Amino acid sequence: MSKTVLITGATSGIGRATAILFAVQGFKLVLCGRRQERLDALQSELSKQCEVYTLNFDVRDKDVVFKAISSLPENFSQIDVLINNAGNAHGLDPIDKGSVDDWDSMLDINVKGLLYVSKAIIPNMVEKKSGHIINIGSTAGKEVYPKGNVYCASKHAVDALTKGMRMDLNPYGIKVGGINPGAVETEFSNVRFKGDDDKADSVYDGFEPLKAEDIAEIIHFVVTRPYHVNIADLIVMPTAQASATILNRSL
Ligand code: NDP
Ligand code: 8X3
Repeated sequence: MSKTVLITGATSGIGRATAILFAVQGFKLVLCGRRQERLDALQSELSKQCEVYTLNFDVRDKDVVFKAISSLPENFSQIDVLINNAGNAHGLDPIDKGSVDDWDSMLDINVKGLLYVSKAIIPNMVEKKSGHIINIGSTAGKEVYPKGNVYCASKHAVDALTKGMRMDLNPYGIKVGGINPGAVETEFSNVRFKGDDDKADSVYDGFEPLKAEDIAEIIHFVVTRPYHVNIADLIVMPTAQASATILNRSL
């Protein structure tokens, strides 16, 4: 029987590419996001290849998160793989100039949202004594860069939660791992720079960034390892990137 995979942030970027790849592979999918028209488009496209159910919720709203996940129909309710992917950076400002609303967004979405979704799904995995949780962290969860302050803090928190979940869920045979990308060209920079496309595009000037599909392939590899193999932590960067701040823009 095919595994049921729940992906948060499936309407764009890494989550969307993962949904598309997993559909080709015949997984059963629960796709989450807030943009209903994109969820509808994915549902109609991917249901030609696999069983798909969509859930519209904002990960910040814990009541809505719990309600949405508990509303899953019987045939989608047993989540085998949770991909905690929803998240974004909001702003890129020094700490003395950062917007409190941006800080709230990053901590509420990237950290608390991940916790709410996990809290809604983990009890069933514990009961079954099986499951796999993949948290999409970032190189920003491994190092800090100037003006990255709160985004980096949120991704360091994701890194800590991945480690903590792996320890606490170890007695139940639940796999937990983190995938930490460097620069991936998605809507990420458009969100960070609040729709300023020129500024967003300039992030990727002069080098070849990762594509969402590159990360989707890695997630697929991680999910399809045998039961006794857990890829606990993985960092992936474009070849042109050596660290958060060292980028060879002549490649
Ligand atoms: P995108 O902006 O393309 O996608 C972000 C996804 O998150 C969208 O599907 C969006 O859906 C969803 N999302 C955002 N806020 C919320 C919310 N409040 N509630 C529910 N869903 C939400 O970015 P990426 O694909 O690049 O980002 C995916 C993950 O990868 C993030 O965690 C990001 O931090 C991480 N990452 C990205 C890197 C990059 O360079 N792009 C590098 C390292 C990590 P919707 O708006 O429909 O709700
Ligand atoms: C996204 C990568 O370097 O913009 O998490 O923080 S970076």
